Amino acid sequence: MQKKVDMSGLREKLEGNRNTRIAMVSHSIGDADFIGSAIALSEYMPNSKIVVQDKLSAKVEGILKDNGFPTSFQKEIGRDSDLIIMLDVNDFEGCGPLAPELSQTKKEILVIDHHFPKAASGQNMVVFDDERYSSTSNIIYRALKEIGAPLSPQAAKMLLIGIISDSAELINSTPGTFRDISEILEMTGADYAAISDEISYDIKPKERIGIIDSICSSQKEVIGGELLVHGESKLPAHMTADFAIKAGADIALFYSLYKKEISFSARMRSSVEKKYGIHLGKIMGEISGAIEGNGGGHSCAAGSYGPGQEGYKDFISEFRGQLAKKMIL
Ligand SMILES: [Mn+2]
Repeated sequence: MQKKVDMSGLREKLEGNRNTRIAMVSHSIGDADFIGSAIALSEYMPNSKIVVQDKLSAKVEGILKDNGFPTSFQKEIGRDSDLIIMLDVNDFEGCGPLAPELSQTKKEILVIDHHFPKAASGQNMVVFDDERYSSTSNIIYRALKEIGAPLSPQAAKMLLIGIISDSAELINSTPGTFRDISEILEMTGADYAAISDEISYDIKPKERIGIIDSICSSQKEVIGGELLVHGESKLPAHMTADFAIKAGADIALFYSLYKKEISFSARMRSSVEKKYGIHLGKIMGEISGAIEGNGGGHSCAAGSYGPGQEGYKDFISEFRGQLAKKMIL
């Protein structure tokens, strides 16, 4: 049975489990939002461990090293934990290699996430999932603050990095994003520009050529008054999609081909979301069947991947169709 909780329910849950033995897990290729949340939460919950079964993103490994944190974590949930906390993810499939264990476990699972809530199956689940937060790190920061838990400057900085890196340069943000950033900056004396530099892309000139080439050879079209740019990316699709938005696209959809997989990334200006009520995460999930895969994410930044490489044309045309439904009245 799944039980939904609000912030006060989450707070009670964390307080009641302060000394429980906990395993904290995330989506596959965990990001800065996960690791910031996990580090801050593990300060409050001394019997917790961070479990990373596949790997973290290369960017996060760099951030951990730069900030003096270890980069290797437990590989197994193991018998020695009584509660599993899923951070920054709300479905088992997203957890990659941990998915089978999560869907079968009899242990209690607490979900703390800010993505579009999916109908998580699974038993013994307590779910806090609120899209009004722009990151899981914002949620953890608020919860620890309400509890009155002390937060070390190092952990606060990792939360700050999680908040900033999930905000896509403060575009995916709410008033709470700015409030929490401001509070943590004041608390730690950290410098925003320095942190922003630390987490920004370190893309080499040759890679930037690949991105520019991909954007140049992409399709550009106007749908309902907005510029959609889509095509193949020679680099990981999210990089080209990010750059396409900076270059002037309102919505960008790019795919990269791998040996046995195709991976799509979509990005959108938040003004387009507000104008038409488009949610890219929902769209990417709904049309992922075209590539026999999975999809999801935020309203303005989402992805989809699957083995069905030959379905890429259908995927793009379904994407355009979904946009047209909302944008052309
Ligand atoms: Mn996140």
